[in-house]
Amino acid sequence: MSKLIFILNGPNLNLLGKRQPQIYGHETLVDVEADCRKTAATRGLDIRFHQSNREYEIIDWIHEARDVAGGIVINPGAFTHTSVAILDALNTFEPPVIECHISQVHKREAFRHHSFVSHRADAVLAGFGTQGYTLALERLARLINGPKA
Ligand code: CA2
Repeated sequence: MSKLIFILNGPNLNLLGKRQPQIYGHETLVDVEADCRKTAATRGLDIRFHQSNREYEIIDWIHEARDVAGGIVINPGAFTHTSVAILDALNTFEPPVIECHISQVHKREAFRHHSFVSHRADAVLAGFGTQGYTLALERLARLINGPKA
């Protein structure tokens, strides 16, 4: 299986660390990418790290991942709760998909409790803060490299 992992981030996550630190913490998305690169390097994975405020760009990256990636970590942001199109795209991708939310969405407003993406995700992380991204990568490394790697 490919050791390339796509890490995809949805709308407003470019503001991470700059607004609402009480919910999303102080780390910026640049910090998260750096953490992911460190974890990936220790686990022999490569990553492509993207963020967009446009639904179609996220869909296009999922399509790109179909040809080259061994897994996807996705924080779809608010598209989590609205996007059948992102779910449909993920359903065309065979390797493992991990859905990652910085906040514990089930403790928040009722409209955040449903996720279209969870209909496809093989695992879901919520409430681990930005650490969720590296935990997701550790899990994908285990799935790709095996338990002893
Ligand atoms: O907890 C998460 O990671 C979310 O996916 C974040 C989304 C929210 O709509 C989901 O319900 C849960 C919002 C991303 C907005 O990110 C910001 C970060 C810092 C400041 C403002 C927005």
